Amino acid sequence: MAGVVPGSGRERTERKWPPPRARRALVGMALAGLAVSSLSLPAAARTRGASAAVDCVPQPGYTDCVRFTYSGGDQMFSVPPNVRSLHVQAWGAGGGGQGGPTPDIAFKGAGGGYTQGDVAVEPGEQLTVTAGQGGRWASQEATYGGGGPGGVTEEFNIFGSASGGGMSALWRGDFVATPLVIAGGGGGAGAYSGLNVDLAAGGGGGTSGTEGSASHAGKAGTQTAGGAGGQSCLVPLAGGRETGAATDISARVSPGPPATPGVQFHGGSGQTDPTGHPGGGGGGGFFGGGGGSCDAGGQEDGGGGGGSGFLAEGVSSGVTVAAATSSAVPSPSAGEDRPLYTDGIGNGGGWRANGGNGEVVLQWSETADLTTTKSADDTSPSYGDEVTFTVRLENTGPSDAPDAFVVDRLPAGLTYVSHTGPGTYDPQTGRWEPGGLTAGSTAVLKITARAKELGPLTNTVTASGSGLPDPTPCDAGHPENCGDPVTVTVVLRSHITVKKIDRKNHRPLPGAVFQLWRETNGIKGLQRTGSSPDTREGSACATNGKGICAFTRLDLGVYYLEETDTPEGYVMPKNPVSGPYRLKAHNAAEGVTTVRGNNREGGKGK
Ligand SMILES: [Ca+2]
Ligand SMILES: [Ca+2]
Repeated sequence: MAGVVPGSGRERTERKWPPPRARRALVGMALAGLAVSSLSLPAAARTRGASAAVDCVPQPGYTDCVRFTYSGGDQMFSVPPNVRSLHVQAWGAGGGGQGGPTPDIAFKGAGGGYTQGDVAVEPGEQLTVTAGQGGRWASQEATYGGGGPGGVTEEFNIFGSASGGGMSALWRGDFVATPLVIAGGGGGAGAYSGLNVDLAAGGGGGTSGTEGSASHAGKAGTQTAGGAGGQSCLVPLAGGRETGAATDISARVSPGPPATPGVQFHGGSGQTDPTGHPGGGGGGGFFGGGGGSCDAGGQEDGGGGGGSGFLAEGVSSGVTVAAATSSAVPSPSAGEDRPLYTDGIGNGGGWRANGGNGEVVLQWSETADLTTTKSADDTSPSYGDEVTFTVRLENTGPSDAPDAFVVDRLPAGLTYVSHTGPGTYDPQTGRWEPGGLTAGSTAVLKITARAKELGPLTNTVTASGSGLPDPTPCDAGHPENCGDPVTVTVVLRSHITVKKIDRKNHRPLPGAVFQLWRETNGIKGLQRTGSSPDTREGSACATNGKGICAFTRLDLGVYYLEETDTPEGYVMPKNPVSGPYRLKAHNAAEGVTTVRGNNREGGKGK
């Protein structure tokens, strides 16, 4: 480094800090840091962190909320029982900032991206949470969450470049095993080398990050590739710098290794430059941003590119937003307008400041929305008949409801006969426990009862529940979640049976056809035609092999039978109409039976 001190006298003055002996020690640390971090990035990033989860106040619609802040490594989250959906919000960490001797010469890190979505999970599933580490100013170490290290300089000092911000993420299984939601980290600032020109670092992603503002700034990570490293400054420089100082510019022809591109999950490294012009590290992300390079012609050193955000297939209601470049002061996190945002999280670092750490907030709703519907197979059963009620209990989630139940007690007048359905049903109490109901499933109970009382009888579900909160409880303000009450009107009915026989030998005759009529016009006898006929009741009926034809479910009243066809070989009676037949309450149970005989054709008989 001897003799290579570009820039103004002011810089020279500033670069006396730290003192030479301390500086050597720091250089050693920095180089050692580079060696370790660049060789073992994934291992470093896999560090198991202490749990830094704290409860937070859930937003409306959720019952639980937990916030993960940066803790130095991976944090574990076990999906609570009954929970099948997590609302995930992730703020990527901001890149570290840098700056000149005074705060007005601030080279900012870029803000982290923001990503949210609803993730389907299994109860008890183990997830890994990454709350990214903010990029460090004057640091050549990678940050947790895949933030790339700033470039190394032997002129390591307070002007050195900054590291990129780590991504924040939720993983199925271990870190980097299966990404579900990722918010990209922002790029770190390049070094200050004497000019008051701020070259922006790239913001964390979005579907892609944003890019630094100069050719030697790192590029953004995308959905398919890491951002390229900034264009290298391995160009012999001719002439002096803009300052006019002709100090050794031509010697800046062989800086250190170039900036590296971002790769999946990790930002690239800023360019190493022995002459004091290292680039900033790229942000971590689904694909990391590229590292920044040293300047080639007297401009400031490039910032890192932003890492990209990510939403796995199947994540619903996904939003991923990129932060701006660091040209804003300081570059804010992309998700700072969200209600659960914490001040400073994910912001790019300002003058000689670290970037804000990332954060992950998980919310879920341990509720089960139960709804019942019910119906009857016959809403006008005959007295003494059976009627079957169907009760459907649906759990629309989001949680499973292991203790789901319904109370459906039959009204007096309907006596329990039997039931079918999962679990247990107690006809005394009316309580049905289907034995658990997973989210999205429906259980069906069928209760058969006998109608033992005339008139309207109403069967009502009076309660349902599961032990979990129900946003629309059946029995507390949301009767529609009980299903509409079903009223059955029990009617006294009777029946008429015709038996057709051979008039001589009394053998039953099949094939005689009868039409039933009901007396409705108030005129004595059956009137089949005319302006006010009686009423044809149902369709015609043919006698069976036993000569029987039965008309059932008949309301009480007066009826006639009209024979409309005779058995083969028999004569139609002179008067094909018989009756009246009177069905009354006193004979309703037994009904009316009539025997009708026919003569053989030709007067023959046995
Ligand atoms: Ca409900
Ligand atoms: Ca009549």
